[in-house]
Amino acid sequence: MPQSTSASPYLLEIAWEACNQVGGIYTVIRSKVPAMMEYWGDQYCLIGPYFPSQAAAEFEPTDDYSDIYGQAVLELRAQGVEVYYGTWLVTGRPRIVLINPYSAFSDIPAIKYFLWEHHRIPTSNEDLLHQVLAFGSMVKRYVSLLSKKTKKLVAHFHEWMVGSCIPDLRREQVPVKIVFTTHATLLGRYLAMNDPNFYDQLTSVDWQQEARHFNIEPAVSIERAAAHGAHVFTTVSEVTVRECIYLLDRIPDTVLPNGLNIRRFTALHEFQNLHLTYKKKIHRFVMGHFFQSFPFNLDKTLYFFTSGRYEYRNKGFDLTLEALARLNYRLKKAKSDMTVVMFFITKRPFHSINPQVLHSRALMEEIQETCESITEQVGERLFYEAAASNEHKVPDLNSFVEDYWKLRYRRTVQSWKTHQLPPVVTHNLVEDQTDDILHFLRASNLVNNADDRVKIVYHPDFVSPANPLFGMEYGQFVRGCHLGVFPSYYEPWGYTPLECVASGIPAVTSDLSGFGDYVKKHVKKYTEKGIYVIDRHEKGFSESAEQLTNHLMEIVELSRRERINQRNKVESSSEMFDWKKLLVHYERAYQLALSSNI
Ligand code: G6P
Ligand code: 1S3
Repeated sequence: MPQSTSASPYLLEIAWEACNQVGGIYTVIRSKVPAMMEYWGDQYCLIGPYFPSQAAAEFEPTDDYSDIYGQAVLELRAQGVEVYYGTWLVTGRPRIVLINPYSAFSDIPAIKYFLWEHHRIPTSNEDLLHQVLAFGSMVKRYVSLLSKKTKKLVAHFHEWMVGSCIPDLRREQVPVKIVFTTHATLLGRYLAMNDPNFYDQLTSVDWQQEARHFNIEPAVSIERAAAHGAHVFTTVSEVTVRECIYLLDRIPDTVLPNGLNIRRFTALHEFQNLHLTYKKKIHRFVMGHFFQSFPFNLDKTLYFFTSGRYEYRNKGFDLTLEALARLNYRLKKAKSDMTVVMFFITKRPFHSINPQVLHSRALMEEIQETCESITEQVGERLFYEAAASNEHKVPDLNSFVEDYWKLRYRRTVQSWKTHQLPPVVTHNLVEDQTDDILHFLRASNLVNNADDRVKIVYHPDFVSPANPLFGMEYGQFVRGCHLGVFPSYYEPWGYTPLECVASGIPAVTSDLSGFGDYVKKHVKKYTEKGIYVIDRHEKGFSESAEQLTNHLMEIVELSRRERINQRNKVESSSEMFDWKKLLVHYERAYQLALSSNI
């Protein structure tokens, strides 16, 4: 651990997603904080963009500007920059500097001119680009001020959005050691989305031509300049190393795998109990959604899910759907009595929740209230009868229920039941006719027919406690399920399967995702531990779909006891993904940077 003396290094971590939740990088930065604080203590500080609504929820300003980070903030503020200093209100409570990108908007013409003049980086007029350029110019000023207060300063930049100042920091020879981490390559993501042979073509891509083709040359140029300007260049997985080599033309110096802040319960059964608690909540949703059309045995029902950004091919939704259709066919053929309910949790534009879905849910709640009233009435009368009567025979309970409640019971149940099929999508989508998931479901007739063994719930919105259909946290939903399915085609790391593992829930990943590749190389007997890695690198779509179908089938065929054992094994393998274990990679990168003479 660095000793807190004037000679110990300071570490500044800069990310567009520090105190600003957009996607996966927020998870990296936030979950890493407790381990970073333990290691670096007061020598550590973050920088992010100031956006009032995010800051109101997650940031607390301080009056104490006595340390070097605070002093540099005061000096930057004296230059007219809107900059804040305080605590990021997340576990670990690190100090953080927030800079309002808009406070340097008047400098944008000059910033653009010098980017081109000094570094041949072209620009455009997009708002996001303006924000990151303005932010970058102020970060550069801040780092320069800070570097005058310490001889040992490491600045760790995450992703191109904060990388625009790296070329100038080097050009002006500011005494700071720079680490740059890319969490994906911009071109890689675009190409993977558009080219079915992306991995075969990777070695021969003309980066500039493709960047122009996708209209992203400014951002790609910043990414390349940041990668080349850093003392130490890193990425999150071996999978992305390949992209960096061919698309950024620099071999990463080291890989920084992503972890989580793993919290294990002292009592082993605790996480198993949580599974049961949240599974019961999912049962409620499933009853409300399906049982008005037809019931099935919840004791023989498994909940599978996938989640993430709506990138149909990149996230492997296409492969998952193909495997589900095959699984449905196999289970029907085998006359299985098991049911699989598959949830697609993603984000798509919608008009509203489907009124039919809401109505069914409301009627089911009413049935439940009626049942509770009846049982209360029966309970009270039975107790009175037991105390007052001399007979030992259980009386006719039916006679205890008032006609009003009997009628209400019949009416609600009757008005609830329908001959319509349960909808496969819970919301009215804006692009209903062109949506890829819906297109597949309709074309393959996987539309929640009564005899289908695989049922589908496509929920195009995040799961949250405020959400009327689930009313639970995403993490609780994960715990209640039996399997997460994430066979991505393009995924630099991929937190979703790791989140499953941390909750003791088995997960499917792929060897084209950074996480899956890491598991293959570092986890022994991973399949036995409930982590299934689909081979997509060497296999074609149909073969991978068959492999996934086989795994899904294996899981359906497990007994309850086997599922419980498997969850125990999954959960116990989660510890190797704790930041406390993985921070060593970051420390290596910082040592490399501090010892760099270039
Ligand atoms: C947990 C609970 C058990 C329960 C089981 C259900 O392990 O501790 O009491 O029987 O979940 O498992 P299943 O895989 O059927 O949801
Ligand atoms: C990226 O976020 P994404 O979902 O756009 O960074 C994440 C954190 O490193 C990573 O898990 C993910 O695969 C990347 O794609």
